Amino acid sequence: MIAALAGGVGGARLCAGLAAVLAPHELTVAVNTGDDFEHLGLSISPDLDSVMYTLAGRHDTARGWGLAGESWRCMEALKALSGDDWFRLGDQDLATHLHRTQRLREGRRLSEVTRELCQALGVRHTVLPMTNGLLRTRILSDAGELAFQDYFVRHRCEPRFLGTRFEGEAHPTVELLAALGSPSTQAIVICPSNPFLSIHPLLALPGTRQALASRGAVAIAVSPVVGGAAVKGPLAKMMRELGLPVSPVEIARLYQGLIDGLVIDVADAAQAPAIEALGIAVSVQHTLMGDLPRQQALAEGALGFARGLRRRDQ
Ligand code: FO1
Repeated sequence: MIAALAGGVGGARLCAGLAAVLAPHELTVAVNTGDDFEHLGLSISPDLDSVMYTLAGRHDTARGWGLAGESWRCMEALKALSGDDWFRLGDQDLATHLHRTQRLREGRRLSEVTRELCQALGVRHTVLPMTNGLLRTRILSDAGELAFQDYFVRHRCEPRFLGTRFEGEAHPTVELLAALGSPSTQAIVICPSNPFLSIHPLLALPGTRQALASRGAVAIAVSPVVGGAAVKGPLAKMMRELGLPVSPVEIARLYQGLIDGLVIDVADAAQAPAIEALGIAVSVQHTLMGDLPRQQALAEGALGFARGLRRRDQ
């Protein structure tokens, strides 16, 4: 079994590649829920939906969130009523949030509701929320401390990023801990997601970092930084604002102690020795994943790399 840790667009894309090359029982994807929030009375889980919609082949790849072929009649009507359209929910996407909200209010766990949504969307691989509890990512910025979606959408990531704070007491789902610790797990793959916004919330859950550090399986990450820029989203800006070089070496440092290997892009091949000097093996591949064949090729390359690695201390 392969356990993937994901959040956001880059994570979802690699998951689509992994799903294309692995049978449903061979892949479990644990997804960040630090971006989740309640909006207009609805429970929104953006990263879970990005992964589910991508695996279902229904994600809007151009916009980067929500469903393809979406219409916006509800939002237009709401805007006319209240002017409140800073966070846009498409008409079909609304059905997902309505269903999730209703089931959570009935007392179901987010992991159960996610399973139901996956079934309805025809997604057969396992997609899990990182927790069934509440862990909210708060952004520390020069505009003060902001709720995640206020920073990301309302302020378009413009405030200077100073760090994160994780609010709430939540525990990882039992399925996540099982996936990290199970003897049947052959490899753990940290997807090319934003480390600060998508992966650190997962690692902030009690026991997750320890489970990853003491794992039996090989763990690799795929760098979300390529050629001095982030493939998508605000990662490069955030790294600069923290005074960090925008390079895969820095990604390796962020995951040092947690991974055995890092996949970097051909554009960054010259940085392999600096990463290897940190005790992390390197595989150089084409990591840009514009379409499914490239997602699949990277998934195959990453899995081949992981299978060829032994844990350093073994
Ligand atoms: N991102 C935006 O930039 N603007 C939006 O109006 C917006 C709405 C939205 C609705 C549902 C959903 O699942 C995601 C949505 N996103 C929107 C994306 C989301 O804010 C971020 O991409 C993630 O939280 C970061 O991974």
